Amino acid sequence: MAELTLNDYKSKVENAWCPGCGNFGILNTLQKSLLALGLPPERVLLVSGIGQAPKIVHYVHANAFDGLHGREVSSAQAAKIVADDLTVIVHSGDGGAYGEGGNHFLHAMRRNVDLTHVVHDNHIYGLTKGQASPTTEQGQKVAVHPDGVAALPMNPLALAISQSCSFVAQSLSSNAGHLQEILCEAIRHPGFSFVNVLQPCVSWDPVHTYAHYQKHCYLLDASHDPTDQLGALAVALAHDGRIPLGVLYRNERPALRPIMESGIGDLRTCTDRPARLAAVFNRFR
Ligand SMILES: Cc1ncc(C[n+]2csc(CCOP(=O)(O)OP(=O)(O)O)c2C)c(N)n1
Repeated sequence: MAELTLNDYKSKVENAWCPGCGNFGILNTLQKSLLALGLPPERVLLVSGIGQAPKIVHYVHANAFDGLHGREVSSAQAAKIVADDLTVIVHSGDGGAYGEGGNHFLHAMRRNVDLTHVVHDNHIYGLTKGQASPTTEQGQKVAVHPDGVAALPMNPLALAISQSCSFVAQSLSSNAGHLQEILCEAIRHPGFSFVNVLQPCVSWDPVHTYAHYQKHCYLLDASHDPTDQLGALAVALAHDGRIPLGVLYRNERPALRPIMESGIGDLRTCTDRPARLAAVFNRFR
């Protein structure tokens, strides 16, 4: 087989993102990460829902499933359970992941199916023109909230660490080197890997700009122990205006499949389901 090149991951679909969008950095780095990991496009499944961020699955040449807004993690878990040989990566916006899909996100962390969930956190509902998302700052003035958002933003990193999520990291769309390191580590990690990628929305969010991240982000260094859950939680909850980048928490617990193969739960109830469902659907044809 010919050696893989970056071109093997490029699709011919026309790109509809705004010039300067943080999604470009994530797209380029995802393609480079897949190449660096030597994962051929046919062995990769990208899953998404609805939004600007989810369009990424159209812009990469690989298998893709584009489902309902906020339900992408559910589709991805099902796909990984029936097709364990695929590398499954989910892409959501912060609205899809933490708003409409918040429930699915919580339970995916519990199940620990071996997949990577990349959340493009632009702190806004981009596709639908700038409504507040679960991570919009309190007081920020956005479409539909001209006097500012009253609710507190959620803290997805602290939430994930508190739920013993298997892998919790944060990176920045404009820091290609760091993002590639984190994506590769997340994809290699056996279990549910959650990566919150901070990204400016140049059209609808004048607060979280490239300059804002330049000023407030810092890299976690060797003094940070990602196996220390309370230490990781303290980093995620520090209200000091600084934004940590790196692997905050790593919890090497068995993924769902090895647990089920060890006799807890019945893997056949998952893997036989397509055949059982097909039988049900056929009755209504
Ligand atoms: C269940 C459901 N709720 C709402 C919508 C409308 N909708 C589609 S995309 C979107 C916002 C997407 O925002 P986000 O997930 O943050 O992604 P972004 O566009 O910012 O990348 C909304 C509200 C929908 N399609 N389905």
